Amino acid sequence: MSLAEMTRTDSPAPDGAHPSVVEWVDDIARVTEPDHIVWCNGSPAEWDALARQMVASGTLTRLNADHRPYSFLARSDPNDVARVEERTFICSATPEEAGPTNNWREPGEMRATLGRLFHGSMRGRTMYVIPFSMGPLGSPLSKLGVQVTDSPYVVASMGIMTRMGTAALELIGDRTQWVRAVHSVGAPLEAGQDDVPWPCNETKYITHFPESREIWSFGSAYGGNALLAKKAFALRIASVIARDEGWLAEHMLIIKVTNPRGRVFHVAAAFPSACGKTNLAMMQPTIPGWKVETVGDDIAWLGLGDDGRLRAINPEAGFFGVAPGTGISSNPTAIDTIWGNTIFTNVALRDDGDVWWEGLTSTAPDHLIDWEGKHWSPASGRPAAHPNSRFTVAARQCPTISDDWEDPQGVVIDAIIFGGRRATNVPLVVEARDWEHGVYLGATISSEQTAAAEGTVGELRRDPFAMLPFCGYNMADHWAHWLSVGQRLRKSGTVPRIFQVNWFRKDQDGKFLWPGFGENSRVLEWMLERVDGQVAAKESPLGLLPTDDGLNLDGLDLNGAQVAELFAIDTEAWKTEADATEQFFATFDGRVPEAVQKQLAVLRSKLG
Ligand code: GTP
Ligand code: SPV
Ligand code: MN
Repeated sequence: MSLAEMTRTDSPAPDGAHPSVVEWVDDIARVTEPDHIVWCNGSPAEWDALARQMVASGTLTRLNADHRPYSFLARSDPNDVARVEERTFICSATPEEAGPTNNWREPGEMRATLGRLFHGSMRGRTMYVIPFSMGPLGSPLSKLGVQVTDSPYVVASMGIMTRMGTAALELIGDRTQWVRAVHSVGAPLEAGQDDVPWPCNETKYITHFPESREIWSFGSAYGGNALLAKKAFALRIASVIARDEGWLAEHMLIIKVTNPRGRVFHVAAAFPSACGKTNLAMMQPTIPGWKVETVGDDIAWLGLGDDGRLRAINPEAGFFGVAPGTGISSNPTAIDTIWGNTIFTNVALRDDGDVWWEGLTSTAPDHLIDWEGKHWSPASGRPAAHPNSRFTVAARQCPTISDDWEDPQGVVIDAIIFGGRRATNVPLVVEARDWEHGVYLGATISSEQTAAAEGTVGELRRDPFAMLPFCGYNMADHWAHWLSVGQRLRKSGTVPRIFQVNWFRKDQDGKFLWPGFGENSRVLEWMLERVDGQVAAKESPLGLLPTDDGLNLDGLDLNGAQVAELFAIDTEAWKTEADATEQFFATFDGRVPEAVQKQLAVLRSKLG
């Protein structure tokens, strides 16, 4: 009897499991050699048992239920705190298919490396089998996957972030395409060896095989490195499936917006990591009569509906949101969402058994246990919560969740926004002249790097479509794909408007010029009044801008000079941007679509 057969006898595959899944699980078990295999059913009892087990093992701390019912704190290994882009690989058949913005590895070579790494990597541990659906169960727009993992923290997190369990498993039939995702923390236990609260490995590989729709992740238990349904599947692998099938997988939030006249719009918006998606997704407008409701906060799958219109679903079931900066004044909806039933990772622990992070309240408590488990006071001179600390919570707990957030047909998208974190140059809002210009705006997003990935925070980098770390194929082909989607939309006469925004422009003293957060509703108002044909715009070299009185600034404490600075276009700086864009495009070896190149020429001619 094989080891896999022996281990499977202690937790047999459920009756509804398709043989293709059972055989694959067997194969992985044969390589990774776990002590036990557990097929997860997704029930609350199962989740509770895992949570209790993790509290007992020290992985989780149960928070004080008087303040934060049924909630937990996890502290990661201090070297496992964010996505590792340098260790993220796309193993397509050729390097050209991955493109210059991805780390390509030859698939055969990578399989050999992974074979060595995963051999026996789950010894002494339990391998959990987690079937999941991305998107509502059974929706024509949804996709199925199965992740195996040796991390109970990952199981509990995936249970919140996806529709996980037996119902998803039973949807896998003879002809179902499903994504295989293998995850190991890479920390096998010898007999008698004590475990640590957050097992991981210094060596990390986050690996994707786009052709076979497979993911192999080794060495990390943090966020996108380990919750493979999210960035690895719903963006990197899904973007390739989408290219092949004619739809789009994007790093976008989705909102439903109702204007004072009662007209309903849906908006999808792409911002790089930690640049404001969750905040915009949960925004409470400061202007009267406008309502914003949440459909999704991180990922959108968009495609043409039977009616020829662009429709989108949020493939996720939860939020894995940035904690720092999330407070009553900035994002009250998020604060209401995380009242309980929440896993917090790498935030600080208060003496009363609740959590805290920078920006939750305006003044810090006198004493905390910081994210590394050390005593902390305001005099410590370091953040109490890690800058990439996060909350994991079910979307259905969000008080502004939209009634159509699980519509199996998706919601009709009326406008698309691209944004980045730019201290200079980029105006508060610009409207694209047409779809092609909008694709150019998306293709040329640059943004100051945040703590969401390892790297130097604040460094300006190109992040086209906010997909730099998430596009599973050549980025230039992604732009071509967007252009072709635009052409198909044009046939049905319903091309969404495209806008660019920048909430992060700073004055000479380094202070944000724009108040942001709920005040961003003023920018939404302008954009959607444009969509509704209610307001004029003026030409600029960058695109269409609000006229002088076009943006509603009533009641804002902004003087004329500040408003002018928010919209200032420095011609010389933009010529430099154009040169940088030319250099960036040149890295794609002639693959940048003609229509995108043409937009650069148009920009240059308008700059004079
Ligand atoms: P990922 O989950 O990493 O993809 O991030 P995200 O795009 O959802 O970013 P999120 O909304 O969590 O915001 C990240 C940080 O930006 C938080 O600290 C926010 O407080 C801050 N932020 C969000 N919106 C604004 C804004 O309008 N103005 C300013 N100044 N900061 C903002
Ligand atoms: C991001 O970095 O864009 C995130 C967090 O949303 S993670 O899931 O770690 O990718
Ligand atoms: Mn994200």
